[in-house]
Amino acid sequence: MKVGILDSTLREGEQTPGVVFTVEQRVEIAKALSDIGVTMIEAGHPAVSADIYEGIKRIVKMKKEGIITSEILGHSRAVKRDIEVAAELEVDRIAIFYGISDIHLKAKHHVTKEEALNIISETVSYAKSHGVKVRFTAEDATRADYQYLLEVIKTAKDAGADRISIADTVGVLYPPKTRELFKDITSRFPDVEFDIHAHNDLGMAVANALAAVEGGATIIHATVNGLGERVGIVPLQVVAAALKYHFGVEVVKLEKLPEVASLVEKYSGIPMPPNFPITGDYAFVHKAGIHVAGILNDPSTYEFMSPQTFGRNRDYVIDKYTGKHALKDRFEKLGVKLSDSELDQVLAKIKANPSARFYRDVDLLELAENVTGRILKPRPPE
Ligand code: AKG
Repeated sequence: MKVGILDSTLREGEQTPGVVFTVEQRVEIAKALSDIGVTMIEAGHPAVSADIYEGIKRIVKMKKEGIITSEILGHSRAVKRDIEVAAELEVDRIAIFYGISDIHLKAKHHVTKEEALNIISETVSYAKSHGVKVRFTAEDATRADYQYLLEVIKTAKDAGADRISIADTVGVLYPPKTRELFKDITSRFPDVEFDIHAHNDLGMAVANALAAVEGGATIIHATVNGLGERVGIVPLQVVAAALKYHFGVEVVKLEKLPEVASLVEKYSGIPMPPNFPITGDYAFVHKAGIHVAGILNDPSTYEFMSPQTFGRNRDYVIDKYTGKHALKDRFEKLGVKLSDSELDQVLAKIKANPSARFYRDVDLLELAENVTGRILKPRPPE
């Protein structure tokens, strides 16, 4: 299966409310993304501000020096001045977007369908004339008139676009429709490479990205931690894990995902919820007695893949849901030997205090000391 990742943390990700990256942070994020092996980095929209321009300049320099290996894209409206700004930065590819649904044509661009086709054609060929690769993004493609979308694709392709991105701008696709759409456009345009840009408004961005790939898309747009406008787009760590699980494809170095996730969490100031897949604190933490008993026998009972694949460790918490297996295991790990009946008594004490959220090791030792009347010395940490 041919599929790669375009990471747009520095462009779409910075469109998250409240997020701004400094030049230094942009460079550091780009390097981290290149190190884990993303195929393309959408480094920003340089016409927006001087810091984005400067960040892209530094990233392109690192690309030229071989420090960054991913393809570098500069984002651009379908406007000549934007294209010139991106071109002077010598990015590998200019990504031009234009809203093509009736809503966008009418309420945003104020042009007819015919005028829009002319703008797309002119700007794509203008970008091409600068000797760069060009992606054209059909913004709001999934709410556009389908026959018109086909015309747009043909126009952008004929004008020289090397790739075409289908943007589900307001996140309304659902997987069967996505698969069908990509199957159809890839069979009509066999010489065009397609991207999927899926927003997560209905929580289906990852599922839509996978369905698009099944339909023939070869690049998935993602951001670290799923940042982006409103509720964001495909989270890199989740789609990478899903591609590995479902298709056996490793699009990035999976074990490095937590590092990149933490870096972007720190610089974006957007905290990762503990229950976030793959990189959230609780992604591989178990709780119910029956679950913990299962994972202690065979972790695959309650884990779709090993946490080590993603540079994580498994753990479990102790509270009123805990069973005897977990408790025994926890005391063994602490180097404390309790009899069966002592374990039962500790468990009874835990169950008698149902509002306690977590039992730390020191709390468990204290309970065990109360039950046994012995001073219990835990094994010193290694
Ligand atoms: C969107 O439609 O949500 C976009 O961000 C389009 C811009 C692009 O992917 O080039």
